[in-house]
Amino acid sequence: PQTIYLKDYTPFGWTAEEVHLTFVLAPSATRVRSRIRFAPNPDAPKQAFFLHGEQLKPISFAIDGTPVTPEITDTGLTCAVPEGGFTWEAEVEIAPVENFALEGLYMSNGMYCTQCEAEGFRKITFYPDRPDVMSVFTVRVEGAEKVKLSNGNPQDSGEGWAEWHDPWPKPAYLFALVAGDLVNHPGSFTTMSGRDVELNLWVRPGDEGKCAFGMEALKKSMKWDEEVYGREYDLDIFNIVAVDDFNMGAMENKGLNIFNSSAVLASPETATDANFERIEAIIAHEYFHNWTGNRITCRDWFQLCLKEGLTVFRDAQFTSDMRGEEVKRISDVIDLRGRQFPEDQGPLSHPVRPESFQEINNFYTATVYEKGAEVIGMLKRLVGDEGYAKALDLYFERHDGDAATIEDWLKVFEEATGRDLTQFKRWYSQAGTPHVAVSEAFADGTYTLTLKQHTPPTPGQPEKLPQVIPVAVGLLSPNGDEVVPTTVLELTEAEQSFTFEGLSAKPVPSILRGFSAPVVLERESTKEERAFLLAHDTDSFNRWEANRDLARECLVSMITEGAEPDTAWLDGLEAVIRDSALDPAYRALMLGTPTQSELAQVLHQRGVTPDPDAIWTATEVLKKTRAERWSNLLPHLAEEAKVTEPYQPDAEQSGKRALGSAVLALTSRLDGGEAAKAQFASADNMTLQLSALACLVQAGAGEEALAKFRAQWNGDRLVMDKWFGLQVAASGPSETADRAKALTEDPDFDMKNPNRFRAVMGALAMNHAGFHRIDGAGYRLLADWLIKLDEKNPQTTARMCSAFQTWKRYDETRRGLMQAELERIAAKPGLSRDVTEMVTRLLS
Ligand code: HT7
Ligand code: ZN
Repeated sequence: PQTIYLKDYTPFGWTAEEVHLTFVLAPSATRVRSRIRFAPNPDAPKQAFFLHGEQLKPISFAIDGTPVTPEITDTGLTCAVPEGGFTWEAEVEIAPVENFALEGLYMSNGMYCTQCEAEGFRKITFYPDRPDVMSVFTVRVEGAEKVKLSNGNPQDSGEGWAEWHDPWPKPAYLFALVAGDLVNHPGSFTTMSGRDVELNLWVRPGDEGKCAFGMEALKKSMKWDEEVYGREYDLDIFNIVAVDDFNMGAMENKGLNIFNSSAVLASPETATDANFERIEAIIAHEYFHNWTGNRITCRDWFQLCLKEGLTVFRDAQFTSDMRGEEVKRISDVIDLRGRQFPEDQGPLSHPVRPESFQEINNFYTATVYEKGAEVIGMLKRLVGDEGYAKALDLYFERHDGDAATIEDWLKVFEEATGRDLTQFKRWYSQAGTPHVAVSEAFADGTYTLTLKQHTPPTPGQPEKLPQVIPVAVGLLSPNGDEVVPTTVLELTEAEQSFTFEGLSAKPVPSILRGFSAPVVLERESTKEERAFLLAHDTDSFNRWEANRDLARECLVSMITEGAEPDTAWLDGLEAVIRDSALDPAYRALMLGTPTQSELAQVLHQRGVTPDPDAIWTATEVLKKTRAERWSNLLPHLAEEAKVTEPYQPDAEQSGKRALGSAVLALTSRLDGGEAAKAQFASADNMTLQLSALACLVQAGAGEEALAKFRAQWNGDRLVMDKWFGLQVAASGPSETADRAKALTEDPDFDMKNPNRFRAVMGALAMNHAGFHRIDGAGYRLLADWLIKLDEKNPQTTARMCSAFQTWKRYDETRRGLMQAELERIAAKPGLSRDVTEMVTRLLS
């Protein structure tokens, strides 16, 4: 496959002034007619006229009304064109019903829908399918379906046809079309300038009862973007459509967002609190793209973080405002460490702005999205809230309508704040997680912190330069008072010292407050000091982090030295979870333990080969110990966690239920699942039902409940995904792979549906000890299915290959087994470009 480089960027030789498309829908023979007005692009070098196009059956082509015969290859066409402007016309035929890759125009449960990001439009018609070619689209859809939607505003319609016009120039990746016998949940919004916008959430008949929450989330997002960023919606209508077969969470097509049904449909009976929170965040994310992505788009796909990092940052701000900053920040850091750190520290490591790719779909990663958002968080911390607001205003004012770059983005910050961001820009070009080592000294009332930064080599980048790292620090006096409030130290050198004067005693430092930079902090501190921070830190993130550190240290000692659980730490933690002044959601997070893969990562960083079985055993022993030690406390906590009001998926109630679930998980280790059985029987919402079921399966007492659950929810695809996933996630290490295999033989397992495939195979990959079973059964099963799925859906297959991204850190046997599976995948004849690139990088 061909490698594409950022340095080779060249503008397209023509501008597309207007685009007219007509779709005559038919499942196996949809006709697509295009009429495009092209004009020479004065900013581009001379070049041959090339339009992308893949898997299209050509019917006819004309220029200015005269038939032409272009030269067509697998990737597109070239054609001789006139010197000046001209009108291009083409007709092609496509077969949506045979499209299982879910890119381009495809069918899901009898409904037509599209997915064009990143390069799916070229499977619809011949076009300059690149984000810097922006045009105004008018679309006519012909078909018998009741509902026919496209981008922009409705223009006209009649029996069997509908026309849409989008006045805002857009790249082809934001094109969308939906047609089907759908029903809508309507709503409306009045913008800050007083314009009325029609809102619709389109779903399959039967799903009407799962729309209300999504609609409210959309209205809240629209309001928030006006209030916080001054951004108003810009069309008369905003449509959202729920689709069952979808490769990712959702897609921000202009005026016509398309959502994986799991990312928008919810009712208290069928969705958990976590589902509701995710839905609210994804609706906000896609809506926020209207400005950060659509009105200002990316010049090329290397700039993906320009829209994704910023939009993730914005949706995190929104969730913090809706649900509480502390809990959101902790959850985001858990997620970053669980998904982005392993990526950054393994063979798939790449910069936030990659410099080359073979298949862009492989770069919709945690690094581009989540680390991209962290980089913006650091920028905001460095320039301050006011500087950030000024820079964003300038960004919107200057670049509205542009296809922009990271250089454009940083320039508005430089101009708005007067700050030189040359060194900061390394966050976009250097891959890998920086490590920051801390040492300290105290003499004559002066406390000195010395910080040293070092980033380990990553593929293609053996040497790293120092980055600008904002390290938020506070100092506590030995009696627990804060003597120096949070101060941001700017680490710019490889090694740098910072002093604090006038202290009466050696303080206890609280370092990297709020997780002020996405780094690994290396600090040798005593357990007593961490326990002190757990008890006294005024920074809620670092208070949680002190607990996490103690948990990690306790587990590492149990794994490597066979130590007993650290009872001093457990007493300190008990004091926190007993404190009913603290938010239940925060206490639930305090009760969480480091994941097994996080422990594997920590051991690997310390030069110890992780043993998944030993990690699993230590984690289990710790959970059991906690349950026994707190056996008197658990009933009180369970009582405190009870919600008596009718179900609401808000932060307050969800926090209580999260605490209740954590308590139930511990209780189940003492009572063999009795309390869980009672909760399962009486639950009137999915959060309580599912947490009880998980405890029962985990306790080995789940068969009856699983059967009941299936009988109750058989007709609900989204709930049945939970049924499939939970069994694999909650099973013990020796049975995970067998469970997963048996589920792939279930008549309701459908590999063509990405949600169902991920429910089973994703859960297998996430069950650390189960996936890494020493006989390689987990690896083999996953590889078998990846090989099968690649023939249908390369994008989802390639994403799931990352399950193998940490393969090099394990023992020789496991390493060998994983390598053999990767090589088996690589050797498959006809392997897709997506998967070829992934396995090549994994094996490098
Ligand atoms: N911008 C979108 C990214 C995306 C995508 C979405 C659905 C299916 C395939 C996709 N490929 C890329 C989603 C987002 O970040 O909002
Ligand atoms: Zn996005």
